[in-house]
Amino acid sequence: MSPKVYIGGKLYEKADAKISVFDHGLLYGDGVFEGIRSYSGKVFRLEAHIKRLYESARAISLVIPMTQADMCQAVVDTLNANKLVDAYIRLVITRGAGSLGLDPRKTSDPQVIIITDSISLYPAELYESGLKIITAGTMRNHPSALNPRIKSLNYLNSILAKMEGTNAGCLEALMLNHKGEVAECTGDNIFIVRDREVHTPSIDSGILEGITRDAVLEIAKSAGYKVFERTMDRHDIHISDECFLTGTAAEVIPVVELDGRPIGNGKPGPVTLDLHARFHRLVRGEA
Ligand code: PXG
Repeated sequence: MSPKVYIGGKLYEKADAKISVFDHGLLYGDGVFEGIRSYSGKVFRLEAHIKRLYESARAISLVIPMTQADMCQAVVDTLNANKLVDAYIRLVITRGAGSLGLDPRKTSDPQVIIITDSISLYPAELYESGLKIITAGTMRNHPSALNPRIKSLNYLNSILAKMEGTNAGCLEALMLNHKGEVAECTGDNIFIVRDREVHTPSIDSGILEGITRDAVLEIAKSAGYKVFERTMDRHDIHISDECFLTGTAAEVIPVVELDGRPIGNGKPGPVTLDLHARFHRLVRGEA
């Protein structure tokens, strides 16, 4: 069965799922998106993702032409039409087609696009051995330029850092903010563990408010770990016992090396493995 893509209330065959080359999403990256996941047919934290989508849109004065409840339903309907149970869902809202020129007033009809697919994950062995990451020279977007809390269609900042990582043989790269503090990775939030306490950069470090990050903070608290959202620098990572990343695709993945230096004993740590297991139980439970 060929995949069906939702565009503006209708389902199209993949080959026919097209939008205008004059869409400002393409011309300027003017739009917002979400990456969501379903487990056994149940979408993980759908309402939270849709809320973040609408907040991203609000932050760029983009009015999404449907309610959050209808958007949730559209996601579920698209999944069902594609008979997908364990899936990756990409929700894209563009400013719509307009004239050549930045002015968003010269566009009409924001486009609502829902693509569903099977999910591509980090190689399974990395959950056993852990990721090696480097620090990218590309700094995270300055919040006063383009706030990282906005999940915008302009992802070049992360892409440039990702290229630095892959060129160095790493699947993820650490990004620092304009103050040189730890922000996040290109598509994942970062955590460290020290003396069995769990630490992660606070939102005002200039990061995306990850849905997985939120879930892991909740899990860690209810499991009895002390949890801190705070300013962090690379020193904190170097002296940590454990490090891990969180994201919709990654879930909870251990990091064992930063810039060629081992973290802790260079192996995935017990708290990371515990939180990973608890996260798995949560997604299955919520499913
Ligand atoms: N930081 C950044 C910059 C991200 O893009 C996260 C953190 C983690 O957030 P969530 O809400 O997923 O826990 C992200 C998420 C993709 C893709 O297709 C990217 C993300 C999520 C899903 C898919 O590259 N990034």
